[in-house]
Amino acid sequence: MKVFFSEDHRLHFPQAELSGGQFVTPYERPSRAEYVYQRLKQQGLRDIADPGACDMAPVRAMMDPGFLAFLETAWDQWKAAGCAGEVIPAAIPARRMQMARPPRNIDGLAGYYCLAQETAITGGTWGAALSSMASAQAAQRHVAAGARSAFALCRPPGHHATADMYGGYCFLNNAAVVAQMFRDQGAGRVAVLDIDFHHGNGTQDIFYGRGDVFFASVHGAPEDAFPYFLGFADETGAGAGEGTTANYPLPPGTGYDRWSGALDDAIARIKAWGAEALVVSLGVDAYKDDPISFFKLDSPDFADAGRRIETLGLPTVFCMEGGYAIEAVGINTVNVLEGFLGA
Ligand code: FKS
Ligand code: ZN
Repeated sequence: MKVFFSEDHRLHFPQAELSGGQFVTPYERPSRAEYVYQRLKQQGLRDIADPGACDMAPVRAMMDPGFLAFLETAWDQWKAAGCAGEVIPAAIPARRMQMARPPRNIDGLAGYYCLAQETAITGGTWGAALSSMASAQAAQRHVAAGARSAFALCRPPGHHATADMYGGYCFLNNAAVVAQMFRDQGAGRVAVLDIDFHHGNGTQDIFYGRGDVFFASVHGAPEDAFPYFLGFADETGAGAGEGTTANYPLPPGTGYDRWSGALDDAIARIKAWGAEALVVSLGVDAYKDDPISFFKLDSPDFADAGRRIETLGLPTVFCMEGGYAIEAVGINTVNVLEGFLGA
């Protein structure tokens, strides 16, 4: 399986994550990607290429122009306003506030485009987000050209980002752009399968009203887990998209038996629906020792999950999302890929 990876992920390394009322070193840190990279090489997955530049056309076609302009200029505006730290807005529009009027003030503007305040923007964030997107796009092109599968070692991750909001460590939704690229190139029906511990609210939101992209997610129940406000089982799509969203919220302590039952159901739904291409949002934070999650998967379970995903028989792009048990992130991620490959 060919791998796409850009060293430019290192451009994004905030000092600060807001956690428990304190600023801590972010869980989503560069070493995560380094461990995956080392494990890939160690396991003989050595066909690793730099993706080159991000193709902005599919990004601009999907995302809000004001949001993209904000991400690109947020750091400079923040500094120009005299703010000493990293970009973390104080206020986010809440119930009954205006949603149609982006403020001029950069603190207000950042709040307008922010969905969760743990995530800081730095001077390198935009470049890193573009490099992450570039890896996803290169993996998609590789599969579109005939390969059965490819792995985009994306960092920063993407599945919480909507067309107009960042947060949950995400800025640009890599998996959503990959799904749309498959559609643009002629696939009639594309599925996104999200196995990250956290619900992929951004991907769901982007495709919620559409009948041509199926979104399935197995995740910590929103009553108990980030992103808290989306990912309930009764969210099934709207309008033309009615029936093309499938959520499997699961409670604290969930082990592989129950988790894999949900995965099997998601796979069966995708198969019955008739997807022609598959995008996997590959997070490994369902791991038992993950520091911010509450499922109980063990490392061999990730290989078994990869085997099950392979049974769909679809052209497949894997996009890296979360996973924070630093050393184990490499093992668990590569286990999914090896399981898929039947290794
Ligand atoms: C720590 C609370 C952390 C935010 C969790 C974000 C999860 C991000 C992710 C992604 F794949 F996007 F990286 N709350 N005190 O794992 O879903
Ligand atoms: Zn996650």
